[in-house]
Amino acid sequence: IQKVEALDEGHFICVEWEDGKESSYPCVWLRDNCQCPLCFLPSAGARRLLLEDLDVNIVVKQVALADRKKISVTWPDEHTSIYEAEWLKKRCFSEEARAVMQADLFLPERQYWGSDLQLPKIPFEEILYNDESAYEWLCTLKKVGIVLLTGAATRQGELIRLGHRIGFLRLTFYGPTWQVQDKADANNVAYTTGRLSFHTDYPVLQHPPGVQFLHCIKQTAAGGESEVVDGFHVSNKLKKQNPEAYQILSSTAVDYTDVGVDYCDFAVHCKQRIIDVDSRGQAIRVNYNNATRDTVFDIPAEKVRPFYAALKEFNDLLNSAEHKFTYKLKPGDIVTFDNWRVLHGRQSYPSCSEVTRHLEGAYADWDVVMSRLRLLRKRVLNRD
Ligand code: OGA
Ligand code: NM2
Ligand code: ZN
Ligand code: ZN
Repeated sequence: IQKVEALDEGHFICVEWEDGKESSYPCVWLRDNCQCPLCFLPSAGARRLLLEDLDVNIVVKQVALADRKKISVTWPDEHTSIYEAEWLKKRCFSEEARAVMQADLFLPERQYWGSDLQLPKIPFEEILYNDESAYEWLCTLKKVGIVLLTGAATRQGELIRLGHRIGFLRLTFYGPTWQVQDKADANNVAYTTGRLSFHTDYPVLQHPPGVQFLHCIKQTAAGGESEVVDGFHVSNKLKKQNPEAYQILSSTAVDYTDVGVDYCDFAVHCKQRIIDVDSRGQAIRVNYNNATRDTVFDIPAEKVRPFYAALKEFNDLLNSAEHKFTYKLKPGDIVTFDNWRVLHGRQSYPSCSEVTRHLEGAYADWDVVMSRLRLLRKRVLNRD
């Protein structure tokens, strides 16, 4: 830091950096983020200061530069705050600096794909025992949306180990992990031999699982192939091709239902938009499972057919040869994918009195996965 001064009648503090660039910081934000032990609890990395005790009109009384590496601010009540240059720099309010910080925190980069997908593959043992590999796995999962882990044992329990690697799995009404196989009196269409068209899992939950794991323990000789499609890529295509259909799918609240017994008994109902978008209209979550879409449909009758037409158009795009990628899981494969982005399906297979196909499945939340990714990054890249 070269220079520091108060501006705008003490409402801002302007810092001039070594390279001549400037950043200005609102005083209310500086006071709110005082790092002293009275205002901040370092062991929790959290604010102790109560909003009740914050004057939103606060102005600086005095500001000074200390050894070019920190600034010290005295407030009207004589409270003093010290801010390190590096700490301030990261929190610069310029649009550019904020974009850098947000990208670092949330890794928003996306690599869209279609039938040309080069399915990323990493040995399962490597991600369990090697931090670089685990970091690469989670980065690719975030960026591409799908990674195949290979060479796992062909027995139940491998996903529990994977859960321990990231932190913990997401429990749902289908249990901590669940067995995808043909079942008598199936409580879900997934537990039959039928074809599953493109879907995301569990849109009936208010906060659908962000990440899904499917571990192939046994695979049928005929049929049972897997299909995946990049839901964000297809949403972009739909928006261009038919903005009205996109508008309908991103604004209509669709009823979902799931009633039955598994881990415990359940009667779940929820409303979701098929394509959830952010404030700029960019798709951030697809919530689509045609099997659990409710017969109850809470929209005016005249809007029903336009809705179906829009959904049909989206469904057609998902299924187009240009967009979908087909592969077949082998015993020992674990497919890991972004359940908010990637829609998946499977081809039907012959029913048989014995179990000819068995996948073990589990879910994780993106909060847990991103948390592990950041910690691995810190360790692998040796960053603060
Ligand atoms: C599921 C599912 C895929 C498969 O269980 O939800 O999509 O290949 N299964 O059986
Ligand atoms: N299973 C596989 O939305 C859904 O019902 C997806 C969930 C049964 C846990 C299927
Ligand atoms: Zn303080
Ligand atoms: Zn599924």
